[in-house]
Order: sequence, then C-alpha cells, then structure tokens
Amino acid sequence: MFWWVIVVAIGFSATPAQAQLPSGLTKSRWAMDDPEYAEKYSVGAEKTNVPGKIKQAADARFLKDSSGAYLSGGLTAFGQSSNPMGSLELGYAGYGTSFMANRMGFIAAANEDDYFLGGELGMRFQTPTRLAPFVGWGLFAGASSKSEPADDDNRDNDDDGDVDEWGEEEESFDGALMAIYPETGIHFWWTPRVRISGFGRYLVTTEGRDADSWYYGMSIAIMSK
Ligand SMILES: [Ca+2]
Ligand SMILES: [Ca+2]
Repeated sequence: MFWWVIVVAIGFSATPAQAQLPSGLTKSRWAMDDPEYAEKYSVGAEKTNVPGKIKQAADARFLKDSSGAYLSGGLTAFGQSSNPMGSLELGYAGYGTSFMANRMGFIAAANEDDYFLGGELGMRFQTPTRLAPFVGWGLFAGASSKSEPADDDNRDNDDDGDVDEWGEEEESFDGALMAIYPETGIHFWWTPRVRISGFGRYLVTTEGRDADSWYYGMSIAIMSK
C-alpha cells in the first residue's frame, strides 16, 4: 500500500512541466523562474560574498500568496486494528504569508480490516526558506468501519453459513472518527513551484487514548500565484 502511495505521488508530480531536476543545482539563484524573486536578485551576490550567496540560495519569501494542490500518502495505526493503515490525502493549500500555510482536503485510509473516509484541515508555520522545517496542527473528521462482536444475536452476520459461530462479528460503517494532531516536518522546494515534504503527526482520536498513534507521511504540492 505504502509503495503504491509513493508511485501515485511520483506520477502526480511527473507531468511534463514538472519533470525536472531541482532548480539551482549549479547556481545559488534558485528561483529565477519567479518574477518577484528574479527582480530582487537580478544582480546576484558577488562570488566572494558568501552570506549573500547563502541568502539568495535560501530565500523563499516570494511564496507569499501562492496556492495549489497537494497529494499526501502515509501510514498510521489508528483504530482498533494493529495493522497499519495506508492513507491518501488530496487537497488545496495556500500561503497567506511566506511563513504560514492553510490547507483543506479529503482523506481516505484503509487496511485489510478497516477503512476511513473523511475531510481534514490544518495550518503550518515554517521558515520562509527553500529547505523549511515546519510545525503545525490539523484536524480530521469522518466515518470509519467498525467491527462488533455478534455471536449472540441469532443471525449469520458475516454470511459464512454459520449462525453465531465463535468470534462472529458485525461490520458496519457508522463509526464517527475525529482526530486532532500536532505535527512537525520539513519542506523542500524542488523548484519554485513544486514542494516536497515529509512529516510526522501524533493523532489524538475520539477512539480513546489507547488508539492515539503516530502517522508518518510524504507529500507533494504544486503551487502557483
Ligand atoms: Ca457467521
Ligand atoms: Ca450472529
């Protein structure tokens, strides 16, 4: 599942316009494709001006007011199952300032036993730099499948021909599930428009503290102004 997620993420990024090496491999003025950046650094730092070179290689303040779609994939172990769930998120994110982004999206998660569908929103604070550590928070809410013991109701709940066999369960899709989470991670601007990220979240769910768990994910976003 996880590798499938990565393959989808790579496929998402590999549209012809985006299929390129990271910007600025050979020069520190990495974001000259952006008009605001290009104007600011039209005269680049002198060869001997090391702080100036570092500044122009790191500066990502031009991202203010940009927005675009993101696709994330990750793994978690929330719910009653001990099997990790693979998840996909698809949504829209925007930078209100160069250091803060909001997002909203859809999330789907599944493993062999359970599944979850819902929506999410969140906010992240980062450094306005090309390589950008961030902290943030998020919230998701939706519905999950749940299994309950059903070996004493005179029905063949799982349609296997035996009524009330030992361990019989009833599967339903009515378990409302919400989680809030703090998160931390790092962004890297592959180009002035394409952002890749890795992150970890600590999910605090309505399933009770026993179900709290870590979630690890990767994402790609394609931004424009
Ligand atoms: Ca049965
Ligand atoms: Ca039964």
